[in-house]
Amino acid sequence: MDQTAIKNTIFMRTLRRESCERPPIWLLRQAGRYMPEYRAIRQKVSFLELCRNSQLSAEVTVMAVDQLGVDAGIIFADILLPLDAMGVGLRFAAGDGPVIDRPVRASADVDGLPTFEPAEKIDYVLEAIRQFKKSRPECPLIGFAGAPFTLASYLIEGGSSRNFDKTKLFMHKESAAFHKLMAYLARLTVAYLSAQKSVGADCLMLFDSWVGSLSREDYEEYVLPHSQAIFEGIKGLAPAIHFGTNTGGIIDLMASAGGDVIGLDWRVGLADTWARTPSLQNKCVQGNLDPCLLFAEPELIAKRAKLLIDSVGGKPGYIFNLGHGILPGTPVEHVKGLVQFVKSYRPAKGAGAVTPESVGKI
Ligand code: 1CP
Repeated sequence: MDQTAIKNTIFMRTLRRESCERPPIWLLRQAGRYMPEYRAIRQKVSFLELCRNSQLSAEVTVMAVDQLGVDAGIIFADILLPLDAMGVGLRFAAGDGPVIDRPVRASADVDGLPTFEPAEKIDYVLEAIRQFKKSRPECPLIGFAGAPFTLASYLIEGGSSRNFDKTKLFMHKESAAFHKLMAYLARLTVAYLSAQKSVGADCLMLFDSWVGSLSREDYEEYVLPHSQAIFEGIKGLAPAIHFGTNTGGIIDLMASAGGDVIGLDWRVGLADTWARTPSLQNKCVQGNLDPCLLFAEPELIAKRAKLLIDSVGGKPGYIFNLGHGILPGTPVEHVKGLVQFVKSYRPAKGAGAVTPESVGKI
């Protein structure tokens, strides 16, 4: 593996907040159901079979990178795979999303969770990383894991949720058990991310997708210490991205929990949030087009991408992305067009930039 070549890519340079000619781009869920080639593979294997097949997972990761021409790959896997390794009965029911057959609903359920080495139980993801790096050694690769709160929400709810009512009730009523569960998930996540780094991941990403459902008080008390423990645990290994959605109300707290990069969704103004949040000052920012915009006319997509890039004004440390994953049914040509636009557009320095002085005037 040529580490110098990787270090000099626009993605890794931006992670070091070096000034670059343009923002790097990759897209959340860049490999997925919107791609006909992905759907063809899924005709033959189930989603979990695809994840457990290292060769196919590496192929799907390469497919997205090659087709789109993005500046980084993200290993094809899922944040729920460690739950499978816990033996709680993870299934992906057709059309219904994930189901956990034996959810965590009591303190005794937390005590019963097994201790295991992710490097042994989730070895197929590590092998997929090795294979990707073998076939695309020059392409930076993002390894990832789910954050404790988001994983706990699936474990407690037994699947996806709209209001997270069971999770919050457990958190408030069984605080000690909830903290124990979060600490268990944090330890596991440090081991899992470290293992991904050791086999070739260049950047590590923590997905706290649903943490935006919490109040500031609950985030500070029940989540922040555990997410912080993860960033402490992987410190110095690789640059880390900390991502969540609907996080406008807690973004300062999330940034203080850790991560070299904070991922934002479209509900907030990216440049504005970056300029006025003290805990974001020494960090990179990633985001934040609405994935639904990709259904619109290419002219509008380019217009909004230009506005976003101009608003950042060439500030080092900006990574172009969507605010959440590409949706099924998105026209592939629109996604390719967006990548081409971001890679070819060169903003005038400072043009349209949001500065601390201009915040509130736009
Ligand atoms: O083929 C299919 O039907 C499966 C659809 C699918 C895909 C393509 C799922 C099921 N997961 C994935 C891949 C995936 N998941 C990636 C791959 C890499 C890439 O981005 O290209 C990643 C990073 C994830 C992470 C993931 N899984 C998250 C965090 C990111 C996010 O979207 O917020 C979450 C919350 C999941 C859970 C999940 N996986 C799949 C489903 C249907 C769900 C449930 C989502 C929900 O609760 O609404």
